[in-house]
Amino acid sequence: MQLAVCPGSFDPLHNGHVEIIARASNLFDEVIVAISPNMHKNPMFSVQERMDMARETFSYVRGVSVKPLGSGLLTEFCKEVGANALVKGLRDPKDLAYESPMATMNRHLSGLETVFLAADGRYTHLSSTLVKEVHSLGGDVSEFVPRAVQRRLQERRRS
Ligand code: COD
Repeated sequence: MQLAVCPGSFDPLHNGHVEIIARASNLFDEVIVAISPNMHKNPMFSVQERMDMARETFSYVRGVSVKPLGSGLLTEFCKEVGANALVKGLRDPKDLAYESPMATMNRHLSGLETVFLAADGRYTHLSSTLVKEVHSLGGDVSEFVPRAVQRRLQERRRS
């Protein structure tokens, strides 16, 4: 069985993430969406909230599950779950420059390979940061995020 881990902060999950994870699920028997606590940024949603939104979004996709990443090494998490590969999405050369040293480090640490999938042209402009900014300034982000995320964002606006 071939198992991939798709790690990220997913704060919040957007349609660019969803598309990469769906494509990964066509390539691997199982995909674990691993939600990082995101200690370097100031997260809008707790890990539990991000997991709930991801679980709801992928509940209809065969072979996709959602787990918290914890604060340790990603390679240790992958060893624990028995992953064969990491899958990451690339929007542009900046993503490649950022991800490439991490991919090499992870391979040196544990032999784990990273599979890069090119972002679909419809989503190359999407980032969680931009989604949060547009939303916080009163914009409509419904075309950029799955329904579970849209609902949570609306709840936040009302509270
Ligand atoms: N289209 C397609 N893919 C996208 C898009 C888009 N529009 N936006 C983002 N993505 C991809 C990203 O490239 C990434 O692969 C994934 O989706 C998740 O994105 P984010 O923004 O939620 O996640 P990040 O960038 O905050 O990454 C968090 C990680 C946990 C993945 C990262 O910090 C990591 O790999 N940490 C490992 C810690 C570790 O073990 N370090 C030591 C060895 S390197």
